[in-house]
Amino acid sequence: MIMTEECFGRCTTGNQFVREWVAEMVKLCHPDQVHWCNGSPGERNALTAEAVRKGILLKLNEQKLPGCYYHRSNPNDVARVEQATFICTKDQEEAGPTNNWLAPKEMYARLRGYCSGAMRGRTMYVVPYLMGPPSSPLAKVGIELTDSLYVALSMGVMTRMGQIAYEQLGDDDEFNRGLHCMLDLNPERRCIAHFPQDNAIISVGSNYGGNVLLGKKCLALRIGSYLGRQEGWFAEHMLILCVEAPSGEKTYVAAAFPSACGKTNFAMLIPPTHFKGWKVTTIGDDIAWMKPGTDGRLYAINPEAGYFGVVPGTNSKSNPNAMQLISHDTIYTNVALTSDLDVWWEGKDGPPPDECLDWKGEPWTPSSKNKAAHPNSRFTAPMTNNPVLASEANDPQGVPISAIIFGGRRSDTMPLVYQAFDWIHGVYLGATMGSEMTAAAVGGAGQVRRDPMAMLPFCGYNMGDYFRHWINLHRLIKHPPRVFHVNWFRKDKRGEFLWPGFGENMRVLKWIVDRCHGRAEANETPIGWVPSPKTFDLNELPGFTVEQFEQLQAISHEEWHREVQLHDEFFLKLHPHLPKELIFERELQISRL
Ligand code: OXD
Ligand code: MN
Repeated sequence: MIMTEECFGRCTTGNQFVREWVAEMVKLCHPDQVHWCNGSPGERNALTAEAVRKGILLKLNEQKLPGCYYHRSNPNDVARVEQATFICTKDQEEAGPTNNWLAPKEMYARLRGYCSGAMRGRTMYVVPYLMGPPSSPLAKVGIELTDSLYVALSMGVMTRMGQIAYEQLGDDDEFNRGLHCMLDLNPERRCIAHFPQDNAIISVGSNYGGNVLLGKKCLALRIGSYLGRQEGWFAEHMLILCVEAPSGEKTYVAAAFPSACGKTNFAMLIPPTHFKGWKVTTIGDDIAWMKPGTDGRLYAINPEAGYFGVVPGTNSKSNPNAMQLISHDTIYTNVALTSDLDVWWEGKDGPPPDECLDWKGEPWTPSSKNKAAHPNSRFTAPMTNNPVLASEANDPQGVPISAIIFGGRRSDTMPLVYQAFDWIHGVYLGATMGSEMTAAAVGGAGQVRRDPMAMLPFCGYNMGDYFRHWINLHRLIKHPPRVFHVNWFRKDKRGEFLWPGFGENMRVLKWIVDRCHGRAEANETPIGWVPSPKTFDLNELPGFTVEQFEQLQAISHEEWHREVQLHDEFFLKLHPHLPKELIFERELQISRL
């Protein structure tokens, strides 16, 4: 169909299943108007202008931040709420002990009650979207019905939104049905419910990205992981990057770090000048869908089309590419606002402004007690803004993964880098991953919790069965990726970070790439293979000594005995679905210590 301005808001699909479902939801929610999004640039301009008129977005300084907008959320609604996130499978055991559960019938009844008439006086936006490159065999279609213009606009950045989704869908009934009602943003009625067996999501009472941009955590991870188990693929909380050597050799790496632990920074890393001719490009910064290919390798796509990244701490040292990424055509949420309509956050380059409005809209000065930007303030930017976007990001076949990296935020115990002995050991490393919690989720910041494969808040079924899926899929991967564990966050006794991190992480990446190609030696230790100082490049790292490297890589038997004890506590929770292979791995780990 040819899109014209006149089509704005009108239904542009002949798919009967879509039309019938939307009609049913309109009957339930009673919006005053229905706007069917088509994803055209003209529509985006019109909806953005409407959001500005309604005060949902504020246009930022066009000279400093062309095409950028500012949004403030309700102060009670600034992060994912894991307590209000449910997996509604028929049996509770299917959801497992790490998920909140309610029977689908009961949850549907509760949410239908909340949604009934909930869009009176409001507009329902019908947002068709495609997760994955067009025509990719791995791509999935979703339709989100939302009464939030902020969500409709953000989905236009984060996904391939509009007509393209209907084209991929054709006459099929295979699409994710997502309903989002803001209600009155009352935390008491906040609920993000997933119905994996119906490929459906209902989210109410929130307007925060991770709870309401339904293509992201809800479809791409929770429902995706469920579908992945049925269909023989992985939906993972992983960035995907390409390391290009001066010779032109390309190595693709996927890495799972928990929320707000630097996935975006790592995916956009700029190698230090010492690594002349080396280049890192980004395929994805948060989610990977991976499937064994016919050639026996594991292929990955990024289902998303944009980045929803944490703003505080972003600067020209931590992530120069991100600074360019968010310098135009970006939505900023919950950062501080200056009088010349510029934005500010803790950790931005340069001095703080003498005065500004904080994320709540209150006057702020450098002597204020509170932070100017919320620690989980976010940018929403299209991936095409990324100066180091890999051309492979649009490849429908995806990229063959050579290394999988797991990593958490750990002040102690975990060395900078080590390699698993084999696939099962690698699954064990992922399954027992621990990390100090961050502001990306409500509550608990700083506490170490087990976050297997960074999927604790995102696995849409029983975690024990998820580990089984990881073990089983190995049979279809003749050339499995090598598995590594990293920790950028180890501290010394004074509480100082031992490793400079950011661009210097290239040194770790280079060792990993060399290991994948059989070029770097490693020493065997009780926990895995580690680089010998000889094979780990510490050149041109002023002031950093071999002794410091040894401190970073040190394996404390006392800490590791405590660590395996914590593995055991977590495993007990997963009994009886825990694969026995992982219990053997734990036994082996203990015997090696
Ligand atoms: C995210 C998260 O927003 O993991 O990506 O919370
Ligand atoms: Mn994430």
